[in-house]
Amino acid sequence: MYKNIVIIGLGYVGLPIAAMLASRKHRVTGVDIDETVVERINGRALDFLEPQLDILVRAAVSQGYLRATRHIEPADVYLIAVPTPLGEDKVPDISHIESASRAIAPLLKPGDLVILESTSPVGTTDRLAGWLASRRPDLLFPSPGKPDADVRIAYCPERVLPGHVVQEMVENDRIIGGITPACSRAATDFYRLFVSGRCVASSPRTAELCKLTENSFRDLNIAFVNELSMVCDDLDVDVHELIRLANHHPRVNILQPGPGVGGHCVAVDPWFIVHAAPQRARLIRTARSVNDSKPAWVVSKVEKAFAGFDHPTRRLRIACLGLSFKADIDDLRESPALVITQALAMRFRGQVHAVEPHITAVPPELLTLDVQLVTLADALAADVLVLLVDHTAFVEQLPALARHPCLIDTRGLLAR
Ligand code: SAJ
Repeated sequence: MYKNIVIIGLGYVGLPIAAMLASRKHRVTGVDIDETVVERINGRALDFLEPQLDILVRAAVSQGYLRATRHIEPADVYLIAVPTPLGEDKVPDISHIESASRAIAPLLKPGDLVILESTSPVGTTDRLAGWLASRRPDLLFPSPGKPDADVRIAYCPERVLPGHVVQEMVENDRIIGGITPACSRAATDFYRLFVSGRCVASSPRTAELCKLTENSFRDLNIAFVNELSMVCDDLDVDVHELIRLANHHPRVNILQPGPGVGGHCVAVDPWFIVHAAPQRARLIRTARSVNDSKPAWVVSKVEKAFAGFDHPTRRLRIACLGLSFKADIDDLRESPALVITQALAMRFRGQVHAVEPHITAVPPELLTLDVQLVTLADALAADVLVLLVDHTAFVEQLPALARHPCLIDTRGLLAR
């Protein structure tokens, strides 16, 4: 039914979808403005930490079902998975979606389906439809309540968890926000090509807000436990024991405190709601500020530990364990671990080392601050250990970590 599929944006979301469709023997053209990305995919020079992704992409390219290019080509389905970063003053930037619409518009023909997957402010799908319609007055575009249209348009947000992308892309339920019921039906048929979860139809605005709501819900819940961890510290109560006990209640399910919230989604998407409803979204804004305050609190704990050393006659050493935003991934975006390491390196110049088993080069933020990457074995000799990420590689060395005289365990690894 859909002979040719174009995926625009070959990032964390677009590439796995492209590879998944291609693995089911659909012809997929992946479009990305980044020449390096295109070359790496076509040359099968891939080194993802994401389980199964490199195998999937390599097989899809070798068998000829997936090809990457910088220039869009005619297709029957256009799926947009471009970034929507936060600009100045936390304002969502949807300019990449607008650029994609400019590329798609001249190629559209009756019967085509356009899907937006990028995390988007409420109203973006309607704007996308407007941009396309303004460039193609010869085509009839969908509009709520009007059954006829030449082209179908839907908003279908991704919800895959980094580290489980390939599995969740297939198994997760999907929200299908078609502009009309016919748009939702067409998009559902498309996702049925690889999704085994339920496809639940809705409107674009509700689907847009649904994506933002999911990540804001998570941010709020993590803010609750991060706040609790700081309260517990003041009151001299073990937060991990407290959580275990409270979670015995049948309707309580408290998450785990950490050094803050990172990643390109949970730490970002709540701002889309705050920007759209600044007066109303008070809790959502407060949760963001609680989570954003946690790295500074961790830094203050390290400073206190330092002060506890009696008249040091030598320069004390700090080792930060983990730089990524969560366990067992190599993604450093918005990572609180990186923020903390950076702050410590500025405060204790030349005294900070970092252990990050999933990267090989010192990140640019730390390069000028004399931070060196060391092995965990070397790090154990530091005076203060700051455990920032619960990587499996660290969990495996738990006894050695537990023996260290000064471990600041921001993830509660020792309490597990
Ligand atoms: N974190 C904690 N304590 C917890 C759980 C998480 O401190 O108990 C921290 C993590 O360490 C990390 C941050 O929160 O720094 C976010 O991690 P995460 O695992 O909660 O979420 P992400 O960013 O990897 O993926 C989220 C997921 N959203 C939800 O679970 C609602 C995923 O399903 C989305 O697809 C993804 O965002 C996205 O792309 O939007």
